[in-house]
Formats: sequence, C-alpha cells, structure tokens
Amino acid sequence: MQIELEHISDYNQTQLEGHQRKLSYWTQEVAKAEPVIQKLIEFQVAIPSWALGTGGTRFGRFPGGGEPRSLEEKIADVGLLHALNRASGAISLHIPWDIPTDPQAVKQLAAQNGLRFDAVNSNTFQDQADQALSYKFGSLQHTDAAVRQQAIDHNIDVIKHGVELGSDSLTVWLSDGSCFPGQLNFRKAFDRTLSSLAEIYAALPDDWKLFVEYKAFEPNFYSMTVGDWGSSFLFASKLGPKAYTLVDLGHHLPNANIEQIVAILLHQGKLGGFHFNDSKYGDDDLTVGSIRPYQLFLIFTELVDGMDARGMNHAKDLGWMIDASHNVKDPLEDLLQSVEAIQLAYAQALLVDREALEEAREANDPVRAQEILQDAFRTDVRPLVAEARRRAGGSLNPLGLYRTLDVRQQLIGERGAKTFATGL
Ligand code: AOS
Ligand code: ZN
Ligand code: ZN
Ligand code: ZN
Repeated sequence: MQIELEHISDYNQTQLEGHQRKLSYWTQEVAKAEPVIQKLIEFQVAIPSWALGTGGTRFGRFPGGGEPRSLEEKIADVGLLHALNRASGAISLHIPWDIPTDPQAVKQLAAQNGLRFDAVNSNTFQDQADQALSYKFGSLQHTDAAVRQQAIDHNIDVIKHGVELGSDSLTVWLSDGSCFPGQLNFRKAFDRTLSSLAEIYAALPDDWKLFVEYKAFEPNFYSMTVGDWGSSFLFASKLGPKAYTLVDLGHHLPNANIEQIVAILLHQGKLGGFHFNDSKYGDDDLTVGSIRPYQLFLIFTELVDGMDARGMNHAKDLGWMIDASHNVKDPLEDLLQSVEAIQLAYAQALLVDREALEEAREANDPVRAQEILQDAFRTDVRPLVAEARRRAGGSLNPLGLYRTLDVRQQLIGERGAKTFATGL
C-alpha cells in the first residue's frame, strides 16, 4: 500500500473549498497565522514502533488485522502516516523487538519513506528467550551484579543498533522497583541504578543524549526506582550533561501538575523529551488530547515559553514522541488523531499573547491571565494545522483520506487478517 501524490492532491481538491472558507478568518490575521503555519510545517512527532499494532490490555487482545509483521512493515506504516500528515517523519525503535537484520537496507527504506530514526529504546522489563539471567527483581537496580551487567550490556548493544541507523538518543525506561513494603532497600536500589546508568552513559557517543523516563507505578505497584521527575532529575543531573529527563504524560499520580514539572525541568536545561498520550485514571495509553486537551495546551504553553527563553529550536531540541497503546481503535487512525491533537495544542500555545500574560502576572491579575490563556485555547486552529499539512504536501484531512482509500482493508489484503505486531 502506497499513498501516491495524486491521491493527496485529488482528495485535497474535494476539500479545498471548505478549507478555504475556514481559513478565510486567518487571512485577516496573517501576521499571527503565518509564523504558526511555518512552525507547524517544521514540527515532527516520532511514532513508536510498538504502537502500530493492537496491544490490547492484560485481559485480552482484539487484533484488527493487517498489522505490521516486521520492522520493514512498521516503517511502511509510519511512512503511510507521514505521507498523510507530513508530521510523522520519525520512528522510534525498540530493541529487541525491532532488531534490523540489514541496517543499511532498513536505513534506506526509512529514507525512502521520508523518515529518520528517533530515540532507540531498551528493554529490561521482560525476559527474552535467549537470556541468561532474569529481570524478575529488576535490572539496573538488581541485587546481583551479574544481572546489572547483563542489563548494562543490553543498553550498550541498543546504542550500537541506534548508531547504525543514525539515531542519536537512547531512552531508558525501567520497570525496576518493588511490589511490597520492605522488599527493597531504596538507597541501595538508587545507588545501583545510578552506577549502572553511569556505565551506559559512558558508552554514549559524544553527540548522543540519554533520556531517563520515570513512571509512578506499574508494573511495580509499591515503589518504582525511577518513580517521579525528582528521581529522574537526580539521575540525569548526576550522570552529566548528555542525560535528560523524559516526561511521559501518563506516568504521573492523578492530577499532577505536569505543566509545572515541564516548566522547571526546561528551566534547568534537563528536559529531554516527551512521550505523549492521555489518561483518565492511571493508564498511559489513550489518544493524545482525548481526555484533557486543556492540560495538553497548558503543557505546550510552558514548552513554547521555556524553549524560547532558552533559545531552543522547537522542532529539533526536544524529542517529541507518542507513546500509546491500542485496544479498540485502528492504531493508525489513533496515531493520526494523536499527532493532530499535538499540533493543535502546539498551535494554540503559539497564539498565546505572552507579553500580555506576563504583564497580567506581574500585576497579580489572575482573571486577565486566565482570559489570555483561554482565549488562545478556545481559538479554532484546525484550519492552520490543515493548511500547514497542505503546504507540506500532506492531506487536508488525513483521517478522511485514510478512510477514503480504505487503507486498513488494503493492508489486510497484503498482510492478512491475523497478524501479530511485536510490541506492547
Ligand atoms: C512504559 O510504560 C513506558 O511508557 C515506555 O516508554 C514504553 O511504553 C516502553 O518502553 C515500550 O516498550
Ligand atoms: Zn543487538
Ligand atoms: Zn513512555
Ligand atoms: Zn508508559
């Protein structure tokens, strides 16, 4: 299945009149609209290789068919997304689920699809068939030095795979922790994790970054060794300048003020990247923006403000990635929705009148401050996002074209109705 340029242009032609009508408001506001459109065109969100299939839940899995069966097919899927929205130009791989047999060929395939390789992810939360020692009681924190060494070696191997593909960052997410009070010596677990991470850090190429991802709970439900931004920040600070905290939106205790966390990390130069998703209760799986779009907007407002304050490039200086899992939706449709939600929040954040906001803050005027933020949040920026896509060569309505072309049915025809994508 390929999405041809003429598919895009024919479909866009059918949408053009309506699009231009919606865009006409912005033709009066060109000074505001143009910079937003330009920034949107540059902004790319990486797709994780493990989100292309139906992961299901621990209770069951209801595969939708036509899922990618190999790394090549995963790249092809991300290529489809990128052809539709021109905003998914990167893929994040997971080792060992995605070990390339022929890295050169894989690199070439990605390039043909207009994709680059985002952060590579290690896996010490499962035991692999050929593995000597078990991670049942942790990996980098383990009481047994041999288990720690095995996990360190794995991470170094992941870096090597990443180097071959042209990736420039490693994300370490650890399931390490404990299930019951008393099980773990917190101080020893911290020290062991730190010294293991230091060995991985030492193996990083000069231009690489190490992202330390935190998670409040799951799969360990009593304690997680990298359980919050504080511990991640500590690890990253002690490791050195190439280590950063990675924020996964779904990894906080309920109602955490994520925008404040983001603001402080960014202010300290220690925010490295993002895993976008949404959650209602304690999950980390739902479509971005499906539950708390205002929170997403507030986070982006801090991101834009904090990055500008540090002179950072929005498109390049942080790792932007989706991390979600699918149960009842077509994963590709869900990912299109997630990317769009991210773009909308980003565009709205770009519209915030930050000068006026700062004045309201200095004048202790919370009403005015709230009005300024909500004014941006309540602006319909969908025409701007669509226009950015159109100018970049994508579809005015990616989901609409995906359905018009019956992409899933085509993939089922090519790959079969019963497919199993490796991953969560
Ligand atoms: C787990 O909850 C984390 O979000 C990880 O970032 C990710 O889902 C995992 O590494 C995928 O294997
Ligand atoms: Zn390997
Ligand atoms: Zn994550
Ligand atoms: Zn997660």
